[in-house]
Amino acid sequence: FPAYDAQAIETKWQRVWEEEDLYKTDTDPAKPKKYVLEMFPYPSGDLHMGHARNYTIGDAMARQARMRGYDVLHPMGFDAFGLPAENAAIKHNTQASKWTHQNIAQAVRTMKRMGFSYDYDRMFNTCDPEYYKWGQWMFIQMWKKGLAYRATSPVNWCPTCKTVLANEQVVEGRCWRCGSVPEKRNLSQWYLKITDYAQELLDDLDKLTGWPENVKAQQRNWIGRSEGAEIDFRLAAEDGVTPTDRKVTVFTTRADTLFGVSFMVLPPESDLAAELVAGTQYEDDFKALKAATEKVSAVDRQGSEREKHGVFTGRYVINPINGRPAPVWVADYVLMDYGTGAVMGVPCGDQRDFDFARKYGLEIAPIICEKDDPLYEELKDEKELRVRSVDWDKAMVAEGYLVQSGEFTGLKGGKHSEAVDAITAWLKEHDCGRPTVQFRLRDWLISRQRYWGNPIPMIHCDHCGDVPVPEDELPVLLPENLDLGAGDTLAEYAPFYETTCPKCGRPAKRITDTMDTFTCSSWYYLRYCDPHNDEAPFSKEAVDRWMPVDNYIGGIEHAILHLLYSRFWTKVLRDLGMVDVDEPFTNLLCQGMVKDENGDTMSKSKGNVVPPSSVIDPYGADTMRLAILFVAPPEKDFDWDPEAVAGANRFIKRAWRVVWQLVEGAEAGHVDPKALDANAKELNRVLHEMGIKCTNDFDRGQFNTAISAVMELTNAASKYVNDVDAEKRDGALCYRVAHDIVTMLAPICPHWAEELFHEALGREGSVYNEPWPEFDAAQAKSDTVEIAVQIKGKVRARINVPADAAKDELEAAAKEAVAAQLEGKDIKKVIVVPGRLVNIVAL
Ligand code: ANZ
Ligand code: ZN
Repeated sequence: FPAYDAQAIETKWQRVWEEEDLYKTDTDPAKPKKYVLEMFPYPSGDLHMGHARNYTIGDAMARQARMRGYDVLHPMGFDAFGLPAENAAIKHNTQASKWTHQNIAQAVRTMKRMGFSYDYDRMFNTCDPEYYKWGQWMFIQMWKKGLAYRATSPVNWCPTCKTVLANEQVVEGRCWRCGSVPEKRNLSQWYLKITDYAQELLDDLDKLTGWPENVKAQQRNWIGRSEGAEIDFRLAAEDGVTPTDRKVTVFTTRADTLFGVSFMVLPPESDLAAELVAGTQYEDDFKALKAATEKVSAVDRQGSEREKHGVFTGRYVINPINGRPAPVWVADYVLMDYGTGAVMGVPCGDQRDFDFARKYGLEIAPIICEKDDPLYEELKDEKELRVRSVDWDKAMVAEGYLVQSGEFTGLKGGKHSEAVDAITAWLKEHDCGRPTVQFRLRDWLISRQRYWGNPIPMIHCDHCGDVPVPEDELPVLLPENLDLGAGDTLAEYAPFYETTCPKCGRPAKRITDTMDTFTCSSWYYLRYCDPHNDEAPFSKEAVDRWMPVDNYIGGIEHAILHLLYSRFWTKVLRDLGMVDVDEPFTNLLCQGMVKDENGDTMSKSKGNVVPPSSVIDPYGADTMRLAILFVAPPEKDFDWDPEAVAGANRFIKRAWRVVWQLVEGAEAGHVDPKALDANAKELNRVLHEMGIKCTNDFDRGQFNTAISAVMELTNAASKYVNDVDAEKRDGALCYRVAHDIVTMLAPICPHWAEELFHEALGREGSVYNEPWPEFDAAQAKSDTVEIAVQIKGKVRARINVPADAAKDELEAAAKEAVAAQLEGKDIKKVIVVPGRLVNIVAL
C-alpha cells in the first residue's frame, strides 16, 4: 500500500473540494440545524497558533455535526476595520484597505491549507461597503429609537491611539490595544444606550447554561447591579447647623448604617465641591487634589490598597435621620459617575471610609456590632449616639446588630438586611430617601476619531442639529484616497465632510467620527445567515433558520467586550422586529491559549511565535490539527511542544498503515457478532466501546479523549491484524473497523480521511458527507469482568469471570482462587457483589 504523503494528499483534496464546492451550505429544512462559528479574526497579518487552535476546534465540531445529520452553517470572514491597518498604512505609506486585503488574502490561503470547511461563498469583510452600509442603517434605526445619542462628558482619550475609548476598552486602567494610560477629556461623543438593557443583559445570563461560569461572572460584575437607596441630606448654612433648601443626595447599599455617618464625601470633579470651596481657605488644597486626581485611573482610585487623599470644604450637611451635622469632604476614592456622585462616610461599616477617617481624624462611631463583641453588651439597648469613636483597627464588615441607632437599635444590619428595609421605609415616609437600583454599566461610547472604520451616518447642521443621512443615500462611503502617510484625517478632508443638510438643504458638515470596530463585530453572525442580501441586512427567514449560533468558539479576552456588545445588539434588533432570538450564542467555548515551550505567551515582540506553517510544511495540516486537539482539552492552555507534533504524526502514519492492513482482502458486509471467533469478538467489542466513547466525547467537545478512543481502537485493530493471518480474519469486521477509524478521524484529519475513504475503502463522494457510524452498547460489553477476591476485606486476588455469572458461580470461583490462603480456616460468611468483588470472612 502507498506511503502516507501528507503534502500530496492535502493539495489534491483541497483542489477537489474547492472544484466541487463541497462546503457550500445546503439548506434542508427537514434536517435539524447547527450553526458553528469561530470568532472571526482581525487581519493583522497571517494567522497564528491561537487562530489555528480556535478554527480547528470549530472545524472538528462543524464536520462532526454534519456527519451526525445536521444541516450545518459554518462561515468565516474578517473583522477588517481598525487601527492596526491605519497605523500600518501610515508607516508603510500605503492604503489601509490595501494592507487589509493583502492580509486577508494571506489568511484565507492559510485557512484553505488547514482544510477548514468554511462556506467561502458566505465570506465577507466588515470593510466591504455592502456590509458596513447595514451597520450605518442600524445606527440610524437606533438613533430613531433614542438608543443612539450624542453627549459631552469626560471620556478616556488614548494619547497613543489618538482616539477615545469605551469603558470596556480601558482594561486595568490602560488602553486595551496599546497599553497607554488614557487621559480624561471632556468631549462631545456618540453613545449607544446599552444601559437601557442592563437588567435584561443581567437576567438573561441565567438562561445561558451553555456558557462558562467565569464569563458570566465577568459580565455580571461588569453590569454591576446594586440595590440600595438614595438619601437626601440638607446642606447646612455657613454656620454649619442651620439646614438650607439645598439637597445633597447620596447612593448607599447600606441605609442601615445611617446613624454612623461621620462625614460626607464628594469627588474632586464635583461642581458642588468647587462651589463650596470657592473663595475660601480650602480652595487651593481642593484644586491641588483635583489636579492630582486627574492623573489617576478610576480603577486605581477605588483600589482598597491605595492611600486616600482628601480635603475639607469647610461646610456641613445635616443627617436626615438624627439631625446631626456631618462635615463635607472631597476625596479621590469617590467617583463622579457612579451612584449620585456623593457618598455618606460610615467608617464603622466601610473599610475605605474607615481608612479615610483614620487618616483625617474623623469620628468612627460604632453603630453595628456582632453579638459576641463586648461593645454589643454595653450598647445593645443604647439608642443615642453615646460612644462617638472607637479605636478599632478595621471596619466592621461582618453582619451584626444595630446599636446607638434610635428606634432601629437591635435590628439585624448588613447588605439587604431588615435594618436596611426599615430605615429605607422610614426615609421614604419622611420624603428624604427612596429605594433605587444602580448599575455599574455605562453607555457604550462608539465614536472614534480615526479614519479606518465605519463612518457614523450623521450630518450636523447649524440650523437643524444632528440629522441622519437619508437611508437611500447609504452607505456613507469611506474615501479610499486619503493620504494617511501625509497626515490626512477625515476631520480635515473637505470632500468627505462638506455636504448639505438633508432637512433644510443648507451647507452642513458630515460627522467625521467612525464607529468602534466592535459595532461591526456585534452583528456579523447575523449577516452570515444571508450575506448577499442587498435589500436588508439579512432576511428574517434566514436568521430564523440559523439563529442562534449553537456553538461559538473564541478567546476569553472577549468576555465583556464583544460578548456583551453582541448580546445587546441582538436584543436591539429583536426589539426592531428583525430577529426572534433573545440571545445570539447558545453554547460558548473559550479556548485556552497556546503558549511557547516555556509557558510564555507567544508574541512578536518576544520573538517566540510558532507560525502554523512551521508545522504544516514538514508534517501537513492533518498532523497539526490532530496535535492541537490531542494535547489538551479545548478550554485549557497548553505549552507548545514539538514532541507532541511528532507524536501526532507517528499516530496518523500508524493509523494509515492499520487501515490499509485491515482492508486487505476485506469487503463491506454485515458483521454478525455471534459468528465471531474470540479475537474478532474482542476487536468488535473494542470497536463499539470506543465508538460510543468517541461519540460522547465529541458531543462534549472533549476532542483529546475522543482521539484517545480512536487510538485504542487502532491498537486493538493492529493487534488483530498481527495476531490473525489475513485469510482467517473476519473481512466484514475488518472493513467496518477501517471505515469507522477513518470516519471518526475525518472531522480532525479530513485530508487523510478523504484519501483513505477513496483509496483504501474504495468509496466515492466525500467522507465529509458520510454519516457518523452507529454503535451498539450491548456489543460494547465485555463477556468477562475482573473482580477482586478479598479475605476479611483485604484484596488477595483478582479473577476474570463471565460478566453474567450467578452469585454461587462467583463464590465458587473466588474460593478456588484463594484456596491456599483459606486452608485450615473456618469460613464464617461470604459477601458477593456481582461485577465488583467477593469478600470471604474466614477465621
Ligand atoms: C454607605 C456605606 C456604609 C456604604 C457601609 C458601604 C458600606 P456597590 O455595592 O458597589 O454598589 N459609593 C456610592 N457611590 C459611590 C461613588 N460614586 N464612588 C465611590 N463609592 C461610592 O457600592 C455601593 C457603596 O459604594 C455605597 O454604599 C457607597 O458606600 C459607595 F457600611 O454607603 B456605601
Ligand atoms: Zn439643516
